[in-house]
Amino acid sequence: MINRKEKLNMVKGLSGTPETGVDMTLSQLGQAVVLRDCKLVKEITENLVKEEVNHFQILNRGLIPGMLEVSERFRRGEFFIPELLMSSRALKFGLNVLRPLMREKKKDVLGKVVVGTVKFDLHDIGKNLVIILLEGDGFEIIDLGVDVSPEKFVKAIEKNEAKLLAMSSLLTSTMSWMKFTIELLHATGLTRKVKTMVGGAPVTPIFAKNIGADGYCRDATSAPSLARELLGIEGDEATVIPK
Ligand code: B1M
Repeated sequence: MINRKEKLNMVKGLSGTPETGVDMTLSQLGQAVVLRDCKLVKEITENLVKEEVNHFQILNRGLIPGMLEVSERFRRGEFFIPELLMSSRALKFGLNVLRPLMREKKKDVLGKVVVGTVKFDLHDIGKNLVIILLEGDGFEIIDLGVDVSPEKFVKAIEKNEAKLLAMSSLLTSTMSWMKFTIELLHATGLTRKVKTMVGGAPVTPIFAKNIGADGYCRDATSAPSLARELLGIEGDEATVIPK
């Protein structure tokens, strides 16, 4: 039987090009997500943490590219729903290693952010990545989960006195719920107190502008800098996300 160390050596990086050191390990981490190997993802993430590799790098150059590769293979018809769900489970093993460490590191709360996937939409993999990156940057997150109605968003903003609302949508048929939520924010006078940012694969900058969102976010990686910008918070070294 192949032991874990041998398997690790067999895993080729995502880029396919020769890499060494940390670059290679980060690439192997992405590949382990593609392979849906929960234990391997956990092991590589823990090793990278031990080697004091920046947590944002582990996410942005290891775990997230792995999950995006899985989506791409699904799009090409090489992977099916079960593979996707198993990869997203493997991704969680890595996120579970990082999340407490990132929370611990950034204790200064930059502001409360209400986050959720809009009504009738159950996709949460991208949203969860946005959450971990915002949390890691020092924001306090109120995660409403998926299938969140405009009324539920509004209630959570009022209850928590949140400064920012971040909405995710993965379906063209649910994108309009972002618009309905922003309309409800206007109707309740909350737009004076809360900024809005939207993201998700079908969302575009033009759509975001048309529905009156304050910000559009193309990928999870850029969520912290956009959130800071919207709230007028100066960046510091920790927010400079290594690419
Ligand atoms: Co669904 N699905 N799905 N699905 N699914 C898509 C989105 C689809 C494009 C697949 C396809 O047909 N090619 C398609 C939508 C087509 C469309 O609307 N134009 C689709 C469909 C049709 C459906 C169903 C209707 C299928 C059916 O039942 N007939 C159904 C709908 C259920 C519902 O929501 N009501 C459905 C169901 C599911 C599963 C439950 C099986 C599963 C979701 C599991 C889960 O999330 N827990 C699923 C999955 C996994 C996908 C795909 C394959 C992958 C999505 C994903 O997680 N990608 C997707 C096809 C694809 O994208 N290739 C597909 C990985 C993730 C890291 O990327 O979510 O894009 P993503 O997030 C990115 C950015 O978009 C961004 O950051 C992330 C990383 O950088 N981002 C934000 C996301 N939210 C953000 C918010 C921000 C900022 C950035 O700030 C607020």
